[in-house]
Amino acid sequence: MTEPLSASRSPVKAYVGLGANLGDAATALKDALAKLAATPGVDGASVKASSIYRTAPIDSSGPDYLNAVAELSTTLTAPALLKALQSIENAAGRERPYRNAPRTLDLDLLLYGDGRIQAPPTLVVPHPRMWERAFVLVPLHELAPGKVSQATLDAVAEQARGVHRIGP
Ligand code: PH2
Ligand code: MG
Ligand code: MG
Repeated sequence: MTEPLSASRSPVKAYVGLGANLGDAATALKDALAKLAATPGVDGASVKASSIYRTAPIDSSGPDYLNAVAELSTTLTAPALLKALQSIENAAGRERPYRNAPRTLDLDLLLYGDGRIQAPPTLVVPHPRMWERAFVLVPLHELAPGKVSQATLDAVAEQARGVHRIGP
């Protein structure tokens, strides 16, 4: 029997990285948070967001990004949560012409409880590049300081100079 996607599972705390650098990025991030909260299997009341940050593109091109991190409690499996993230990206007009292309919305599953998941290329948790990216670590540290050690933050101090908190 296949595993149910949302029924009878205990809730897991997950962290999602949000990013956008095309179009109205602030609206895209806010809409994405509302859609996350409305996703079946996500406890809408549990969704918490970091501030929004303006960040210089890393290994990417185009305008500065807006980035944030969200925390949520979910009974979805990690693959089901990933699928929900992808459908929110697609609804925001996300195109994938090449790797790290500028985008209207990027939603990355960063952490899924204490889960370690190896199903590349689509699902690797913790997100394999999050520990070297200040645009993830700075908002994650704001939201959940226990998840990011000072040493990890120190290691991206140079990059963090390009990460500016702009709003609530
Ligand atoms: N996302 C990338 C690559 N580079 N740079 C910034 N500043 N913000 C991002 O969200 C970002 C990036 C790949 O997903
Ligand atoms: Mg990404
Ligand atoms: Mg992505």
